[in-house]
Amino acid sequence: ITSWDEVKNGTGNSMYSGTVTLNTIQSGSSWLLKDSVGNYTTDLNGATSGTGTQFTDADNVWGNGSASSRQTAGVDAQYGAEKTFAYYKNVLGRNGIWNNGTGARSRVHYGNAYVNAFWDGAQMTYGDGSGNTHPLTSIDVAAHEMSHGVTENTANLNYSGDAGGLNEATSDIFGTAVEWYANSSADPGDYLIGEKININGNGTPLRYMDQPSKDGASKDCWSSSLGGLDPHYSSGPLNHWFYLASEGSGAKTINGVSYNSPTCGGAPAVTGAGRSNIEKVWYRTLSTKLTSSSNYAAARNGAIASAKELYGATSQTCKSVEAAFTAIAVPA
Ligand code: ASN
Ligand code: ZN
Ligand code: CA
Repeated sequence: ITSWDEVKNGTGNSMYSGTVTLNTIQSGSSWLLKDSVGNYTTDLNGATSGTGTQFTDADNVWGNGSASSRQTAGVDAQYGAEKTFAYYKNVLGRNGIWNNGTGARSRVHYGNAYVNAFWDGAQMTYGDGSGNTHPLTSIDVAAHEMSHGVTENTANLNYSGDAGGLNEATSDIFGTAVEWYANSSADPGDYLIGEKININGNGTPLRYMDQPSKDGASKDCWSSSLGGLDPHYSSGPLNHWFYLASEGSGAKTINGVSYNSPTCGGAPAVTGAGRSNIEKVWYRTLSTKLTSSSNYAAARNGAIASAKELYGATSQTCKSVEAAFTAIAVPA
């Protein structure tokens, strides 16, 4: 054993990720929904404040895969936090939200039929969704929320203007990266956000990274008026950049999902350099190039500089990063 996340003593029957293994710790005769770096999950039981009650269990088998067990949403939230912590540590070399090795609290069963989840500067919180049967705890959403904590503790991007869009897209980018990292057959990697939650009631996801405008509100392309939008819509161009730089423009089917990613304003087609390099380029940009007021032009310059530092100026990664920014209409 080389790392905490290889110690899987618990079994979780999750809502969205099938049967999962969890790193849990023991207290007296019961198990805690808490891992050995300190990610833990509590039950708010409908409250909208307070720390909630730590989930405990006698046999270390948690949840039943449906909302009929209070533990189930807790399993997904805890699994999401453990996988996100492991992704940042093992893939990006960051030791948690605060880069100090400590985990974070997740609270589930917030309010009544609350259709959202959030990071508040200290912790992640999840509502139970429509009918209290669709908790907002899928792994892409959990990693999205935890990544808001990483953003706050790195670039600290504002939540308005261009920076607001970069902030939201950063959470979608790492939300997606963690979903791929977890590699669950019940929730395979994709470039969609919230596809497991059925938030619209018709099976469509919350957001589409290949062509963000498919949600009816997000933008595919940068423009000088972008920053006036809600950050969940001004995120569109950077989500689109991540897809294009990773996979390239045009039509493609990946893991059984069909995508079709356009370029903006007649920009040339983009060749993808692969998600794993583009994730690292964006993390380096976030953590070493950007500040709270950074705009899309700063994102372009910072990402190209990061790609050069990581992979060299003549690398496909560097070319794809630059071409994808041109393809979302961020000028050189
Ligand atoms: N779920 C939303 C998010 O993390 C909450 C919000 O609007 N800030 O983006
Ligand atoms: Zn967000
Ligand atoms: Ca997804």
